[in-house]
Amino acid sequence: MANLRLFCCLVVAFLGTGWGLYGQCSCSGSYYYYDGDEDGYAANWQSADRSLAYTDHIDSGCGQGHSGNVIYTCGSPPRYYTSNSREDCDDNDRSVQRDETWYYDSDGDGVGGSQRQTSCGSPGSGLVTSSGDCNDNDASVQSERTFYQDNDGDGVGIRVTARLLGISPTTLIARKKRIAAEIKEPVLVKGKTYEVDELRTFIKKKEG
Ligand SMILES: [Ca+2]
Ligand SMILES: [Ca+2]
Ligand SMILES: [Ca+2]
Repeated sequence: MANLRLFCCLVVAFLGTGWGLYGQCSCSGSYYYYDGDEDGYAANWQSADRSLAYTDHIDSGCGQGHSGNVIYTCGSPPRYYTSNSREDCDDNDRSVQRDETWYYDSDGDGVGGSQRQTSCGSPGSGLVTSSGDCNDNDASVQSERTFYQDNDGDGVGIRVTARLLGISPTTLIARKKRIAAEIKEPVLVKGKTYEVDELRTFIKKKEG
């Protein structure tokens, strides 16, 4: 009986090291990647051989296996390691993770034009991440606007006038045509002075 108890204790102690039968590690784990700035994105690790980290993990009795910036472990990863294998474009700056497209902003209005470059973090002043400036030489303009023809020169287009009057542009144009058709050519007498209204559609004889 004493020998049986000793045998059982040896088996438990053997398995407790993390090794099973045939020298095979019985625990499985995951890969973690070095993350120096702790932003959740890994430093460059592609050159590391992950299988070496796993082998090291086996050789160390299911401890943490290392290879380059990679760790294979069954337990919690140590500080500065993340499970995210997406590469950090700058592992010393936690404010950036991925390359971005930056646009030249010539007029300084915060919206870039069509010229661009790719950079991890700001490449310097004069470049912004927003784009679509239709005129990058005029800070008062960023996007295209709709302009309307102003036939009568009063500074108000057809659509605006129609909206102010509460009628459709089509109705407004029809009314303008009707009014224009009803205007009669004035009879002008030579030697008299006449005045023209601001719409240049009505002429009358000046008093006196
Ligand atoms: Ca990082
Ligand atoms: Ca970073
Ligand atoms: Ca601009």
